[in-house]
Amino acid sequence: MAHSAQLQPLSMGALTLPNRIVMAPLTRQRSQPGNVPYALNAEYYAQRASAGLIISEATQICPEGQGYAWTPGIHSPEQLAGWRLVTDAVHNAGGRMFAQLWHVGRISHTALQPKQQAPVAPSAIQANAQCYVQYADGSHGMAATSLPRALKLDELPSLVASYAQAASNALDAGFDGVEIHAANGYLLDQFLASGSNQRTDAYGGSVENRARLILEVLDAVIARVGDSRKVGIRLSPYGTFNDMHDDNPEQTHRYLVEQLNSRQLGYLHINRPDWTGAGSEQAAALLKELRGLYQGVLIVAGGFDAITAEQFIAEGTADLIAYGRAYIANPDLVERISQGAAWNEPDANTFYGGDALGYTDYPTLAAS
Ligand code: 8OZ
Repeated sequence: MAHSAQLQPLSMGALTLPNRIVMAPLTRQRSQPGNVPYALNAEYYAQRASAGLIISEATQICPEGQGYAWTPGIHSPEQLAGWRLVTDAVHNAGGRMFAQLWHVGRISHTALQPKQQAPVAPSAIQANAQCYVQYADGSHGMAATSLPRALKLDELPSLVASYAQAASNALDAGFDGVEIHAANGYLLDQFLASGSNQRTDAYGGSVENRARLILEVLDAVIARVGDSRKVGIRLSPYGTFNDMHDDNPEQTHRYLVEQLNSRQLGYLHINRPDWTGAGSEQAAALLKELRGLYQGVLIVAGGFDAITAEQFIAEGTADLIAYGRAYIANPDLVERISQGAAWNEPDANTFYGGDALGYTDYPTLAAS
């Protein structure tokens, strides 16, 4: 059996993961109409149920949380019913699945927002970034993100409550847990990083203040879910995607990880900047430092192949590896890794939007 470290089981709260191979959260923009998951999405996830854990594509907690056309939400009854199709299909196929809870903050466009309002953010700083818009006339395409407005202090409690409600919705829809998306330049990361947060209230300035919203969200979600091991969080130290910059990523993440230790989460999930080609020695060194500081289960994602993943787990730099692009093209990635078999190549033309083509039609080893 090849790559045996990745094939060891791991317990996470009440769950036993049969292996260390995680399906990373992957935006695929195939939940339409109504940003509702449907049978094709259930088929796609169920095909990948041999993963130790599936993390859903980023899923908006409220209408304002959307920044790309046709991404699923988890705030309406129709969306919950759609997700129930997905979680039933995954469980029937023997899998386990967390929902990734997402608010894009400033990575959005007025055309995607309720009443065509400005997107919300910690500060009114426009990102030099793109999102994907469908306009009222039905046309669609990439667009520069809109200038956001700064959230008012008295709006933050209801934002935190939206995360807690979405977490409760996720459990109602059959998910095994939730991952708080605090990575990749979306709302919670915008609060955390000094480049996007110029607030002068209790949510800006010092690292304690910039991390405050993330920790309030975690505490509210843990309280609602009732089991901290059913809650994970995703971070992306040194990430530059979506125009992100932090003056001191070491200080920021040391503080945040210490705070996570006292909360006994299911896991911490770190996305390496390598996935965008922005990997650096500093990012790699910080990851190793955070591994030493963090006292729980660590998932690492970002440009792994079977060999580099095996090294990371064998040397203890990660407990689990999340594969993204590899999982787009290889529904049976676990079997391919255990047999040392070749992988299908993903086709970037069908990553976002569309239908079954490039989504549910990648062959398994058995079929090819
Ligand atoms: C790529 C394209 C669209 C969204 C992320 C949710 O970076 C995303 C995303 C990535 O977390």
